[in-house]
Amino acid sequence: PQPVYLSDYQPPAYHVIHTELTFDLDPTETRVKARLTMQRHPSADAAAPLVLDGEHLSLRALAIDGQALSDADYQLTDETLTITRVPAAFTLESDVAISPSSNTALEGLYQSNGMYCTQCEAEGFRRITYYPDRPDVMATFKVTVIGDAQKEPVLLANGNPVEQGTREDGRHFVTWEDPHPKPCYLFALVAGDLQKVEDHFTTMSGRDVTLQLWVEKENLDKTDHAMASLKRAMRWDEETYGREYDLDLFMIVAVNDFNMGAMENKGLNIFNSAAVLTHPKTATDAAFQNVEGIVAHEYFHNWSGNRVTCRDWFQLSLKEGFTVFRDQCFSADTNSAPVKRIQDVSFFRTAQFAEDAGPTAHPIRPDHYIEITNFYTLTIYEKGAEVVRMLRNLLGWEAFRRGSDLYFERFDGQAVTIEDFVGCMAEVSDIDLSQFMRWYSQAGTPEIDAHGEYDYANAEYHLTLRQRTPATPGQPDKQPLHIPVRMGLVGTKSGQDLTLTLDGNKIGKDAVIHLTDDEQTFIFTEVAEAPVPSLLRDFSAPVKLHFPYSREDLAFLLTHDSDGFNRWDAGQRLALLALDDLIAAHRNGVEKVMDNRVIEAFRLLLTSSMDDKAVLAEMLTLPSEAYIAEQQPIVDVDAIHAAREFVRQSLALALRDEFLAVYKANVSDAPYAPTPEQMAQRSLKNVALAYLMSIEDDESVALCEAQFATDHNMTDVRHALTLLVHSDRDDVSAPALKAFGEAWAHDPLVMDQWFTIQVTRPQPDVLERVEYLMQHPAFSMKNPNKVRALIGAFAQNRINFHRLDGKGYALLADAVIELNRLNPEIAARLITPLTRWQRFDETRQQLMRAELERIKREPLSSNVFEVVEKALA
Ligand code: B3K
Ligand code: ZN
Repeated sequence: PQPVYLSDYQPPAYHVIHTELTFDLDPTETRVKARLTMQRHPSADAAAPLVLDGEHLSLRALAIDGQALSDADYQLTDETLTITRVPAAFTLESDVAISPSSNTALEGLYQSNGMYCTQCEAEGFRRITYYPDRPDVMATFKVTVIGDAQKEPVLLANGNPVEQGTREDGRHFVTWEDPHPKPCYLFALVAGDLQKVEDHFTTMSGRDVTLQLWVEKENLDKTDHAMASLKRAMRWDEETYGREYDLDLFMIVAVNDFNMGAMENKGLNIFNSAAVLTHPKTATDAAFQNVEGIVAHEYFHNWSGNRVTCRDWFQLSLKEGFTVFRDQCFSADTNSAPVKRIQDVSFFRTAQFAEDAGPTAHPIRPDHYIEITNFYTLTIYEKGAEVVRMLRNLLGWEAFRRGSDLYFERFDGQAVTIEDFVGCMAEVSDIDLSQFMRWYSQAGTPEIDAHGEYDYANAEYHLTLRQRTPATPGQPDKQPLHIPVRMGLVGTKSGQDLTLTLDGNKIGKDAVIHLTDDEQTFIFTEVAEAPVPSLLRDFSAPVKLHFPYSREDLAFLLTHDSDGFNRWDAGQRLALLALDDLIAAHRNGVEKVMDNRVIEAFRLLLTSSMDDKAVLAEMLTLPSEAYIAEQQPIVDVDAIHAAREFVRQSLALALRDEFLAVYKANVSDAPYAPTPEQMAQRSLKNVALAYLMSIEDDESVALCEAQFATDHNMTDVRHALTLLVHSDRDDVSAPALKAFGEAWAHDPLVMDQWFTIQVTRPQPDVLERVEYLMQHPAFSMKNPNKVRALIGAFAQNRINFHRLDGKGYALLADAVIELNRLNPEIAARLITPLTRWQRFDETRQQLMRAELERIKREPLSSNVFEVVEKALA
């Protein structure tokens, strides 16, 4: 497979103005008739051939302006249809047959649980009909869906239904019209035996919008939260961005087999059922929050993505980075803002930093790719969002909002580039963003080495910041970036933020300094007392910041920093220092000794009257094994696990009474509601329970059993069950696990959790369990959720996946090889843990590489090929 390059971009020679499609549905032979109103672009060569994309289609007829074409008039390859000569304006008609039931890639038109659905982004539409399958071709659509009245009573597509009826053969049809020109990746069709929940939303200009959530009958009781989230998101986008919905109907459909979380098809969002269905008994608080965020994300795409879309797929972050930023802000406004930031950054620093440091590192705007599906990454999404966040901070909210208004107004109905977006921001603010643009083209995580010195005699604080971005594949040399560093100086006497005076100007107590050179020294004057610097507040830039903090400094910031995020981060840094020592002790076979400063810091937290329980829960949570691993030059999985367990147990033993008190104070029998207050209470209570359970004494086990048996809500049940299953008390956990599995055998989303709980336990029998569970009737390689819940989750189980006999790697590679045939997109994603081989010891490196080599010897999809090739380069 050959890469595509951004620098080769050419505007399309032919546009589609209007698209008419007729689907006659059948599992193995769906007929798709297309009637495309096309025009040559005025600047295109009159002799330019018409090249359409098309894959896995069997062509039955082709005509231009009503004249059937013969074999000699066109050429077919596996991927294209070329017509050598076409007029300047014409109608192209085609008739193709496709087989939805054999489509296991879940791209294009496929069947899930008997219903028909589509996934077209990025390049799935070419599996439906011959078409210029690129986002800069935007057309209005009219779509007729014909189906069996019994099997597919519901026939949906984008826009508004304009006609329906029954044909002579008894089959029924519905015709849909979408008046908004759109690229074909936003096309959607759904047909099946679905039920709907309906609600209404009155827009800011007073229009009534009908909201429909379509699900299978047994899931009708799992729609409340998604519907409520949708309405909140619609209101938020009006109030925050002035964006109103633009059709009379907005539909969400839940499907069981879906590669990603959801898809923003115009007026007809299709969701992975895991990203939309919730019920207190089946979904955890985390799932509730996830649903809220994804519903909002897809809805926000209606403007940031659909009305204004991407010129080409290299610009993917234009819509994804901006939309993730929007959904993050929405969730922050709806729930606890500091907790949202802590959780997002915690995930980002673990997973995106790892991606940026590995062989698949790429810029937010890549300059080439083999398979675009491989680029729906944490870099494009989350780092893209961080860069938009930096823009918001550089401009301030008001100017940023004006820039956003300008962007939506100027480019409405167009397919544009990242320059167009950043250009609007520069235009409204008069800020020069040319150096800032490097964030989009340079891969890798910038590192800042900071160094500070207090000059008593002159009452000055000298802060030196040095930046470097490590080399990444294809980018050996990096340029300095424009890095906004939000900071404060916290006086060690007063415990307060000191007023910052820089170059004679008072810039406030919490200010942003701009690092633009390789190295800069900032001299703060009138610094009356020795300070501890609080740097990169609220994670003001996606960088690694190194500062030689002492443990005393960190304990001080933990209690005194005015920035909630940095208070949390100080705790994480303090824990990491202690963990470092313990990892070393474990390696050297020396007895482990717990750092008392960590215990005292935790004691203070546990007995403080912190009002935000959710933040407290985060502060009491140790860095994950994956995050600890990120900080190590060579990852020692066993030492990391042992050290972290040691810290957990030491804290639990030292603070048992405090944890018990916190646990008991937060048990509640109030009816479940996904409110921030309740979720905060549950998270704090469950963090305490986890510490208590790390001792595995009878009292803790009894608490877990009781919480499990109370069966109050899934958050508590799953947590208790997880703690039991991850303990050595198989006598208690085995019956609980069995009971849970039997009680929920009918619910695929709960069975996913049942799989995950078992394969994430630390005991060494996990690999055999995975193998056994792969034969379980509830498991299927064809369902991405199952693959993620069982095999994906196992690969996150660090000590078991990285077993020294290599069996964990082999199991993953076997799954990749099987999935490569069934679903290349999922297969390529599943390889990720193996691509990180450079981070491990020699033995594991060799084992991981051997599995990558074994995969490489298979006949590979372009998806898997691209990842394996990079990983072994
Ligand atoms: N835009 C979709 C991406 C689906 C692409 C999968 N190949 C999901 C989202 O970001 O909203
Ligand atoms: Zn998105």
